[in-house]
Amino acid sequence: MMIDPLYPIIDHPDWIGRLGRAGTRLIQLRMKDRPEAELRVAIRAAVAMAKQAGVTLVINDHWQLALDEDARWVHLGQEDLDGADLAALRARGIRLGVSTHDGQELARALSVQPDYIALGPIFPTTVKALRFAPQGVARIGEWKAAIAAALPEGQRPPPLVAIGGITLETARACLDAGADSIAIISDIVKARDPDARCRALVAVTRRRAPAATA
Ligand code: TZP
Ligand code: MG
Repeated sequence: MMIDPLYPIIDHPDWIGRLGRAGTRLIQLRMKDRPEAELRVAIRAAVAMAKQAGVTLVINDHWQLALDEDARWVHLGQEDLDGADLAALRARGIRLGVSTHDGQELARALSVQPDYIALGPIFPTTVKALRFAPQGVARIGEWKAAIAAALPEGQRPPPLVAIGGITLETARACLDAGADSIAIISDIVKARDPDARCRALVAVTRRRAPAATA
């Protein structure tokens, strides 16, 4: 399965129409520490807005609300995997992305047969305090190889999402290193002109690396 090469992460559904108009096709709603009633309203609105905007919406963390509100994708961290009813998600055809930071987490993630694997942080990030040092761009290719090596012969590897400190300037390098998509918070939502920044990122990420000539 293919996923869009640009994956903005937002903390309010109001961004969906706006970033959709800027050409985005894949968006994660990541809302932390909010009352359940507020989350439910937001997720319901986000599902409707994404449908209208033709955007694939991924719900971070709140898998039960995602089930209730008929979302199609959920993103879970390692710490979320234990409590989540993955069978219920699968039974409803909900797709699953899982975060990884080291080899142990990669093995755990692969064991649940995710629809993508995220690797981070590629660069220093100000959004989240992490136990893990920046991985660097070279780790992206290593992750691709590790994923392929861990899977049985003939099984298609899940797409790889790179996250953490990625900007317009570093986006292309992450994709060229083997990321299928780049997830971005600050470089879009904290930009002086988020719409223009997003359009520039869409242009940069859609430009494929020149094909190697045989
Ligand atoms: N997980 C690893 S890094 C990160 C998350 C949620 C934050 C990414 O935000 P930014 O602003 O793109 O560095
Ligand atoms: Mg989580």
